[in-house]
Amino acid sequence: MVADKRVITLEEYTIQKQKDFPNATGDLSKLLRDIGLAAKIVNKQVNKAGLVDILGTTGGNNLHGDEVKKLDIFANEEFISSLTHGGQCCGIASEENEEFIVINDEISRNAKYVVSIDPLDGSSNIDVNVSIGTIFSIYRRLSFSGSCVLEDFLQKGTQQVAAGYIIYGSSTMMVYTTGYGVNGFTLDPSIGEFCLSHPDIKTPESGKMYSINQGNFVNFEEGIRNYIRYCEGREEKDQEPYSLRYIGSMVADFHRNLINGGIFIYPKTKSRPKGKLRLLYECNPLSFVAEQAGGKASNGFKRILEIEPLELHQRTPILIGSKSMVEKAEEFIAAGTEAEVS
Ligand code: AHM
Ligand code: MG
Repeated sequence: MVADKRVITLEEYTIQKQKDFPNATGDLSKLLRDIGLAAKIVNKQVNKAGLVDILGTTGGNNLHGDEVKKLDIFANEEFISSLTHGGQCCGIASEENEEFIVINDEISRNAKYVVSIDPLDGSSNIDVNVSIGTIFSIYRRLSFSGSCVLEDFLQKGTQQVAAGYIIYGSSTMMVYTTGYGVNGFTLDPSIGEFCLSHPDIKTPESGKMYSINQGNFVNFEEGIRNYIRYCEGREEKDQEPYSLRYIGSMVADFHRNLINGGIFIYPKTKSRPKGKLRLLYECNPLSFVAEQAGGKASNGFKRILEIEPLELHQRTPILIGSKSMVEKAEEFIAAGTEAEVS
């Protein structure tokens, strides 16, 4: 008998999974398809990024007289357009927009989902050919129908229906969860489809890599500084130092640690007492993925997914990755805080 080696595309996979839920309407599958579609368009543009000087500098006009948009603006517009026309969500909160967007056409205004999105994360890496990513999160709206309202977006991470990311790296991947494990799909450029390549991703319980902007060492609290000393092998006798890996693109750092084991930390600093990263657009979705893969995510004291969001662009410190590494870092933070208090 010949083994069935046929690839499963993202669309096929979501439809297959939908069949496991007799009451499913297919709306979530369609929403994920819309996100996948926008990702393919953004991917095409990301791959052309190095050609802007030939095709026209960003902010200027290209050979055809068309305006060349900065990639992050382009990505924002693409995702908004895809989600707006897809008809499956009634509102979008984007890291790029001050206010949330209400989708008010006849079909969308009564749709049951809202989406939070960071359309292109890792802004400092966009122009220098280093991996960047899109992060998304889907919630069921709280308002009954009609125009969506702020409260629809200000839900705890535990309420996410689905979340994931797209990494534009050496290959392009979409990784997501609907609360039943994590699956990864690699874009096959020859057929233009995301194909299931990493089924049921489980992150290692521990790892040998830590990711933090160590240049900020003097601006960190004592607990984090002590954890860094521990990672460097200074704190415990005979402990091999960990490897420091920091790309400065959260999706890329997170993805590597998810697959290989490791911890990513963006703590509070003197100039950023609430940390840098956004709860709704970056931390909640990646924390949902981390937990579903067997990892952990906290702000040092509490599960990220249980933080009450009070505003759209809220920030939080984050420790995320392999469970035992996050727990160890939490121990250092607790000890550092105790020492500061006493
Ligand atoms: P951005 O939303 O402006 O792209 O910022 C988020 C990025 C993350 O991807 C990354 O982990 C972090 O900022 C890096 O910040 P820093 O340069 O302060 O280390
Ligand atoms: Mg961002």
